[in-house]
Amino acid sequence: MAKKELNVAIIGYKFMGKAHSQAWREAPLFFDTPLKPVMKLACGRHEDQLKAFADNWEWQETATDWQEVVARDDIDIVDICTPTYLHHDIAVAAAKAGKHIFCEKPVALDSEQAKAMYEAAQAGGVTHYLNHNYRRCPAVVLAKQMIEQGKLGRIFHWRGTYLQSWIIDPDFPLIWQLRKEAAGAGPHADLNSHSVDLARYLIGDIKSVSAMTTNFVTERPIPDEGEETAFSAATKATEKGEVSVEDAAFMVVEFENGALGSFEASRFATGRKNFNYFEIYGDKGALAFDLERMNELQYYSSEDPTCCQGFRRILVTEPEHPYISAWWPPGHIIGYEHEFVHAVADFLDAVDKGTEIRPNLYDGMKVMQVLDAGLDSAASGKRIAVKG
Ligand code: SOE
Repeated sequence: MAKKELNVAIIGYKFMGKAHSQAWREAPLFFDTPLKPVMKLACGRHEDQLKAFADNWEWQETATDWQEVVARDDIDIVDICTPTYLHHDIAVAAAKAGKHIFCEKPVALDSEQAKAMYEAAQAGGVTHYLNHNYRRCPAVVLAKQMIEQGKLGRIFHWRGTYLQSWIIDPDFPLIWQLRKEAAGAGPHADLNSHSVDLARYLIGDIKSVSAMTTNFVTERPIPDEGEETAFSAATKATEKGEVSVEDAAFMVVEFENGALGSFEASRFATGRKNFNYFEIYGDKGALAFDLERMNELQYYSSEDPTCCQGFRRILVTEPEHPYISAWWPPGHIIGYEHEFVHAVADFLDAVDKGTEIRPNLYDGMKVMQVLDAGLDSAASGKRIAVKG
């Protein structure tokens, strides 16, 4: 029987636009999704770049005004891949128009916006998903399963680092990610949001935060219209503007369950490209995950005989591991983009069944409350209780 089709409109066409396009295409090919997503429309500001993107990924139509797109009767799902400052307005409009929402992270500029988005989505009765993609890495889901099975026992510590190095050159342009009005914050929003989401998923809610932020480069060349791309330093511009977000943000936190945690987010960690790494320590065992070796999970069990104790490397590519049976035989590793495919497959399932998918706009709001407390703490020099 032919599957019911749902029309998707994607808004934004750069790094995440590509990653999501691949996921909309591949999810129904690799997973037995109950619905078939139709890549109906791509929306963006710069028409020539947009057309090239749409042709390449086979989006059927293009449009430059997101408001018109969200108002269209024939659009069922709105996929938000824009800079952060647009998330709130698009998500609220989409929710009011009854469209399901698939939204990039960080959820919004601050927790007030995030709350409004969550409330609008709930009031609209739509399925909403926030793309903290690392929750859909098989090794991370395995970590969650092992914690739930009690393999770590009582958890004492979370240690999370998310380190990159792509803006160390002072001539790297002042792209939107480096402007507060567009991004909300720097690596604190971009990278700590991922780590806090993972920590909430694996450990639980965070109660209080102490944080420090700093800047190493305070002015940068202003790029030309359409030139803004993360990870690429190409600009001919010489006029400079102020960097209005932090370059690094470090936090220590207390979890509701009494565990202590630390978070390091920086774009000035020389040699680190996309070092999303965490360790979790409990009274029965420990886990360590490194995105740059994402098919592996390190596990230490205190219950092993003393003679043989040590971290072991679990290769997470067996059919019994999360998501893997849809892919390749054991040992045939998967990559970054597969997390996005997993997200789309789970999202289509949730839309079909009318069930909740996590992380969603609620989780985005909870993460943003922690991040807001971090910025308050950095500004005041005080430990801040997370509001919520
Ligand atoms: C840029 O810092 C970035 O692309 C983030 O925005 C993503 O969320 C992260 O997964 C990789 O780095």
